[in-house]
Amino acid sequence: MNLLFASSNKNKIKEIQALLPANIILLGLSDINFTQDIAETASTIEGNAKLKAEFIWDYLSKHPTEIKIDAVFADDSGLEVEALNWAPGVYSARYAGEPKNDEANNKKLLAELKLQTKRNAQFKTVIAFIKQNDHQEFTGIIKGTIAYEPRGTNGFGYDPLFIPQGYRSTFAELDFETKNSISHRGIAVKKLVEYLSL
Ligand code: ITT
Repeated sequence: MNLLFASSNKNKIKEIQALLPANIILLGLSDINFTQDIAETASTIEGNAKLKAEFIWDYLSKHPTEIKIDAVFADDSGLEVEALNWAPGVYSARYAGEPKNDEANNKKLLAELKLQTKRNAQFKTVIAFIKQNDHQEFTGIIKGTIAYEPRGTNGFGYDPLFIPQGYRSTFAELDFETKNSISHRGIAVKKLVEYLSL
């Protein structure tokens, strides 16, 4: 099966690729020469995942590709921090403003939590999948806490600040396989794979 992932985030592509069985060929937007930025205008993580998947599905119906695409999916993710009323959530990518910047986002998060001892948080991924008339949603959530300073160099985004429950290391201190085996995205992708193998 040729599955198109509606994302240009190379880190996400690498994480998802590692969890797919060999019979699923993962294609990215660059494989279909799609270079536009899809505006994430929905007010929820679910809404943005659906919006990205639907945009690309519609695009494919108008721009047939050389490679036959069987299905598409998109991932929208966010970090939800309880002491911040579950912000930044759907606004995680641009928390510190435009253009989106991981380091600036992490700095802003630490500043917002400066005198805060209640640091529990969760990462959430919603995958929206479309194959013809079949529309599905798969959610992955991992709970944890926000560190007092960035630690580690692996991963991307908020990984240097997120300590998953049951660990002392941040996601950025864990190796690729360990993060992928427990993460919000890993959970959502495993649900997608299970659905596809039914
Ligand atoms: P898309 O092209 O797929 O939209 P994106 O980088 O814009 O890629 P999102 O909107 O889903 O991705 O991400 C929201 C923010 O959350 C963004 O700042 C990411 O860096 C961050 N993020 C997403 N997944 C993460 C993860 O596994 N670890 C750390 N940060 C993550």
